[in-house]
Amino acid sequence: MQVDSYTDGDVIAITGPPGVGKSCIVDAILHRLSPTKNIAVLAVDPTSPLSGGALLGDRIRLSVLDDKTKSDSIYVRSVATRSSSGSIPSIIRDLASHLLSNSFDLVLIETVGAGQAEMRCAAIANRIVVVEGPARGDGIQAEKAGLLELADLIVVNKADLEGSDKVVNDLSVSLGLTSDAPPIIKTSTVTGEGLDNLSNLITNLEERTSSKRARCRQQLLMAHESILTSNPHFEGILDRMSEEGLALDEALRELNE
Ligand SMILES: Nc1nc2c(ncn2[C@@H]2O[C@H](COP(=O)(O)OP(=O)(O)OP(=O)(O)O)[C@@H](O)[C@H]2O)c(=O)[nH]1
Ligand SMILES: [Mg+2]
Repeated sequence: MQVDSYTDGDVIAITGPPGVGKSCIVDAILHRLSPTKNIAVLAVDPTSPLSGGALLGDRIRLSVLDDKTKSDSIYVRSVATRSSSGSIPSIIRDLASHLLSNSFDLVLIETVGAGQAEMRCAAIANRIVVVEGPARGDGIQAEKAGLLELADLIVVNKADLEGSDKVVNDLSVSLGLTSDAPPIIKTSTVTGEGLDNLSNLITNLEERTSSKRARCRQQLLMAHESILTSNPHFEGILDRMSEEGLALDEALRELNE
């Protein structure tokens, strides 16, 4: 398994807090880049095992699909949670590679950036766009989730609403300390502000040194965890820990045998 192993095109994660406008942004990008580019959209929700495909399908209703001149160059798929062991990211990686080697130029992965599983989904992309919105009184969400570290581009959406300038400022201040801070742009899918710029940027996103390192870190952790959870003794050892009081260091020793 290779890090950043997509040789046939780009895989870009569009990630950020729930409801920030990720799907609207994906729609806006598709309107601008297709049919010149063949684009696949994978909508991933690794956190809610109950939502399944139906709800996810609802969440990615894209207006661009109503345009027959564009819809033939677009593929949309929801990827629902399979298990709690974090097996989703490798499925997405395989799917993305497959799509790129079958005539797609660009794969967009929409994922809610809220926790570790989501960060891992984002980390399988070779570029990461973090979407933020006007502050809701609880500070910058993505920052809390450690997502900003992974960002190659930060989009502050809903620029038509009050508070977006403050978010841009807050982000600039907190990123000001890093030498290769990602660019920050403002967009509004209501007024159209910044969307042409975003669509141009997205096809030419420069990779930041520190985001690459953060992404590699996630990939390494993911690979390590998958080795652990695919150990045939994993479930049995879990049983013995919870039922017979098997000690953690002993459990680790047995798993490493
Ligand atoms: N005012 C304003 N509303 C927006 C903008 N972009 C999206 N919205 C609204 O925000 C809501 C959520 O938009 P989505 O695109 O579904 O957001 P999302 O981030 O994909 O949401 P999840 O997939 O559920 O996490 C919808 O009601 C949109 O109409 C914007 O630029 N300005
Ligand atoms: Mg969405």
